[in-house]
Amino acid sequence: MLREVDAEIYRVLVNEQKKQRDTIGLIPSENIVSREILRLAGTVFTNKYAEGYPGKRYYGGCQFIDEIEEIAVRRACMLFNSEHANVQPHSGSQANMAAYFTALKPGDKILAMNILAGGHLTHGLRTNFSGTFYNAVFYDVDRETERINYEKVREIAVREKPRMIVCGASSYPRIIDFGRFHEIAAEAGAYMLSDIAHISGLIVAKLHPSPVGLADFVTSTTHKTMRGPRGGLILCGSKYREKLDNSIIPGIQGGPLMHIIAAKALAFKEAMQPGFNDYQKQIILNCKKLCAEFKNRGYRLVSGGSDNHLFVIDLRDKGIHGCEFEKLLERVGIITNKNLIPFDPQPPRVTSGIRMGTPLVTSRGMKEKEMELIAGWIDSTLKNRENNRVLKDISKQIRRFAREFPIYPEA
Ligand code: DSN
Repeated sequence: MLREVDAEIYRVLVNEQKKQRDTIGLIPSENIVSREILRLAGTVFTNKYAEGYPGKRYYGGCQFIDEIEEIAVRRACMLFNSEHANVQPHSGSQANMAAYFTALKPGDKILAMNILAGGHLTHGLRTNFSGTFYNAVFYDVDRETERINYEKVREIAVREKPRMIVCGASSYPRIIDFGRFHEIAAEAGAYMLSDIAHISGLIVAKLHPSPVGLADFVTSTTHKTMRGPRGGLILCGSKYREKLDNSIIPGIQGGPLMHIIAAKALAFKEAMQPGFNDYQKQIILNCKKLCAEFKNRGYRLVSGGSDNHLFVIDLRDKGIHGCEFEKLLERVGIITNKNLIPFDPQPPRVTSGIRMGTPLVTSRGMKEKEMELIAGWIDSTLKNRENNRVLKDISKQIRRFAREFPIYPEA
């Protein structure tokens, strides 16, 4: 029993469990895996080394491990309609790194979404490997609409002639036109990489267009809207298979995490069930409801709302920065994250925005009615930020409310 062998870790684990149970999680990149996925991630598969690929390992004793990886690859290909899948990346960052290593040489130019506009660290940020190894140039969102201006992206691509165009984002609340990116990449003679980490669940449910078949490489995480274990995934056509697989191992990784690959395989199966589409639909309905509630209460949302699972509130007229609001909301039991808004005057550790999303609360069974309550509590928290008595009262209500939506009901 963990309690007996390591009381220190046990205490922290129990605290984390309670926190997850008693708070409302609105970070759009977080979710709650099924009990079975949770269990698989803690099975004997963790004991096995399996560098290489099924049938071509550098270790003996891999017959069952091979089966697991083959099942995961087969399911990923079916789910996304892809010719090839590599399920070994430990994370989305490593999926992106392997895709870059497959197609680019150090110093090559990439064109990606500016992190200030919603892009990811691995999309060329100077302090990330992607901005160190490659010569990154960026597109922003349009100042007026705060949406991608595809004509502008085309102009930059034609002028800069990047070797690769990266599309996909960490904080973009609108549909991404992968078809348009495909045309631009073709015109510029560039590879196309689509990072669908945030929206892969929506894509599986056909609630967002898929880049598979358009992009040379599609990378994703397997948690976020996919609701699997924390990990990465790469999809590509057969022509890149060998080079891509070599980019993962020996390129950037050693032994794959087979317990996580087993859990990914189960997540892919769960995503094939009809209930998964209903879940994704509800994520969007909940997000739209939250957006409407905030707009009714006088909040400005980046780009005016959301088409997907997340949105960003512009706090500039509320007299609070993202970093303070994140902490204030945490005090009452609402977990969010500070986020830059496009052309943010504040630095990344401060920010003028706060990002919220609905995958996790939707997994807990919350619907539009609950979104109304949550928006009300968030607004009330902001308005009463100096009033400890009201904040305490809100916090009590939230704890009671959260417990009505248990994370693992049968436990
Ligand atoms: N850190 C993730 C997010 O929160 O969007 C992206 O990797």
